[in-house]
Amino acid sequence: DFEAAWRFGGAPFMRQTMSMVLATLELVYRESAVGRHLTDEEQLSRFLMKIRACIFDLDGVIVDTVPAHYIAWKSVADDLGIPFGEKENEQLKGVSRIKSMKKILALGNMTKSDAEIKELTKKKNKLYVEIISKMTPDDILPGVLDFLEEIEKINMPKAIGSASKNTP
Ligand code: GL1
Repeated sequence: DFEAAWRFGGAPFMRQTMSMVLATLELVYRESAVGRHLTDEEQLSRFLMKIRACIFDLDGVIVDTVPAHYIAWKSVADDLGIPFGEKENEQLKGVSRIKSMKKILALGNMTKSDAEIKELTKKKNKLYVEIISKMTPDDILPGVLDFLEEIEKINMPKAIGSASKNTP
């Protein structure tokens, strides 16, 4: 489906990526035998015409927030004396705040009460928010602005959807 196609395209998604996805996921885009004779670009146009709105994930799509999460988690882990490097951080990608904290504690064979865990995640998030608040347009992933400008031209409604607990 459409969502799967975006995910398959990965980030940053660009026209070329979509074109590649089109060619690969025939079943999504090719409605009929007639469609098979269309070029990738023509199929892409047809596909784009069907889209009514674009909802973008934020983390890893609009900007790469992994380094910011990493620095913030590392600071908490360092304070606890738990060895935590980029390899360990890999296990936290897409994992919720509380679960991430529990994973870090497990790395150090430590246990904490739920209240303490909550406090630690608050500390981590404070630092994380400080880091991302310093982000500039230079941090936008390649291709994103071009894509946004393109959909702006055709008045395509757009929004951001995120599983982050920081969402309003
Ligand atoms: C959580 C996860 C992150 C990421 C975001 C959603 O963070 O820990 O890895 O998946 O949600 O993009 P948080 O809720 O603390 O922003």
